[in-house]
Amino acid sequence: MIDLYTWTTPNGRKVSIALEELGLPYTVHAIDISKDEQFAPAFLKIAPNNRIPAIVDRENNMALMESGAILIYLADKTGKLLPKSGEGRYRVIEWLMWQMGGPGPMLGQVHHFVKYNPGKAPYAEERYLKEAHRLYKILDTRLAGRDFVADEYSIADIAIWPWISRFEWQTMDLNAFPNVKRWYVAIANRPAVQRGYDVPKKMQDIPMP
Ligand SMILES: N[C@@H](CCC(=O)N[C@@H](CS)C(=O)NCC(=O)O)C(=O)O
Repeated sequence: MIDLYTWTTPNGRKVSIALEELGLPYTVHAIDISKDEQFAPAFLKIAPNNRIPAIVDRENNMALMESGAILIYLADKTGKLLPKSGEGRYRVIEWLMWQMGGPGPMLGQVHHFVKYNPGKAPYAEERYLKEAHRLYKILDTRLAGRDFVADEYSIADIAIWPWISRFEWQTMDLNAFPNVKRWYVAIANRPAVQRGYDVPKKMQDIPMP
């Protein structure tokens, strides 16, 4: 049994989607970041960076923060969604790290400046939108002629997809990135993704292009 501490955000949804895909039983603990619950002392013991998501594996009482580390842990625990060794393993980790260092923080800045604070910092809006277009183009090029970012559906797809699901917030037109659009829709149609998207609560239907 896994305890999942999460909220209705892309980083949170990565882990609930992975748990659903892996069929691991889990208990959800909602951490409402709009009410600063991520700063509660009990949560800080589990996630000292005061951010969701985090897990505690009740089998060994291990607490883990950082969505990328959690995805690797869950994949290794079950032997699914990440090859055990060889180039295939590092290809998945390569694109997982791309997500953690690129789309995560950069699209997060687009949400901050473009969606929530438009007009306050035009240069920041320009800078992060330009970076968003660059990252979408990289993803589109990677997905040309392949179904998933690595050889098979993996934790790398699961890490990237929730960030693309905010394409409307990012003012991105998925029709301009046909490979991303095909990949996005295929993953959106997976029942486990639909279940994981609604954790810890349903906010809206999955946006479709
Ligand atoms: N690198 C971290 C980022 C986590 C993160 O930024 N979480 C956001 C929600 S998506 C959060 O908890 N924000 C609360 C805050 O900013 O205080 C991860 O991938 O787990």
